[in-house]
Amino acid sequence: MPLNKTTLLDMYWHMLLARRLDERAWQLHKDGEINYHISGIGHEALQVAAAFAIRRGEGGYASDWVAPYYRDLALMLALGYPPQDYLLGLFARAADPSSGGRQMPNHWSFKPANVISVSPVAASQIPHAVGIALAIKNKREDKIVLATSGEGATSQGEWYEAVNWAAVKRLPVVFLVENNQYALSTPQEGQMAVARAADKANGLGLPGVSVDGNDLNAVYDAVSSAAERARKGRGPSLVEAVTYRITPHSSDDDDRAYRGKQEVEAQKKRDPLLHTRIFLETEDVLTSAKQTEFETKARELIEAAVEFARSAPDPDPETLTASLYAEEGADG
Ligand SMILES: Cc1ncc(C[n+]2csc(CCOP(=O)(O)OP(=O)(O)O)c2C)c(N)n1
Ligand SMILES: [Mg+2]
Repeated sequence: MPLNKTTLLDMYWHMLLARRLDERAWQLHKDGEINYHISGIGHEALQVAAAFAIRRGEGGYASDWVAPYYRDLALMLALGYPPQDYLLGLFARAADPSSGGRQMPNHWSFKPANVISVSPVAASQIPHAVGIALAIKNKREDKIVLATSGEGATSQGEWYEAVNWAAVKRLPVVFLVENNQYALSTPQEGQMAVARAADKANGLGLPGVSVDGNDLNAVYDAVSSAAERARKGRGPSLVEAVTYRITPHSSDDDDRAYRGKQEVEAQKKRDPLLHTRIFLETEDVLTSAKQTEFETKARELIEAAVEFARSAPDPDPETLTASLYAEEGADG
């Protein structure tokens, strides 16, 4: 089904919100207001497309399950995650819903949308996703799991074990590989011998496709087909969406140590936000008045959330070990 105008505008809005929020986080880091930022710039089209390709109910919350990773800000926003919650994490405030300011930012979870908690261990979300899919199958539920990772994570042992098991048991999972061509300082060719992460699927017995991750429609179509297949009980699929990590890995990374400025500048021309905007303007879906309206709305929303998080209290040091261990006598 081609996407209608209202849905396309909604998708673009979430892409724009993610980009402006991400840029604001970089600014907060530069200003010394936050300690760390890990950016999803360049991943917006593929993440929003994936969020819209699974089942979403009231408020955009997923009714399927989602096992994301730290680079999924646009995915999270498209699933209804509030910018305020994100900023509380960035500022490490007591009210941060993910960990009360104890975890690194972007290690989110979001119960209303069935989003499980992110672990910093690369690829550890993949066995979790497959376990959830096994439970779905055993309970005969009409649900699927969307599991995301970077391309670097697909070279982890547990990625192979989990994807293999999903294929053997024909479990309802879509593995979305967000190939941004780097795993921290390691370029793709430094950690995998195949041309595409999708090539790994064949050897494990599931279908794998590779699409342009900056093309909203291409990713939407690929994830929709994979989701439908999973829902019909025909098993898992791998969708690789190829993009480029325009920013350093994180605010702690100096990417000049391993790649040239020219390479990054050339890749900026493939910016998914820009491409989607041009596509929507050409299709007469996006007007300049709508663009201005979205920009104003995003700025107001983000600034209100920044103000809220900035003035929110830090965690009380007395609570340092809270939620780390079960209380004595509690049954967990
Ligand atoms: C098991 C494990 N090894 C190493 C790391 C350190 N590390 C954090 S992110 C990262 C790169 C992951 O690259 P990729 O999967 O391509 O995702 P990207 O960050 O590019 O989105 C590494 C090596 C880790 N978190 N977990
Ligand atoms: Mg990567």
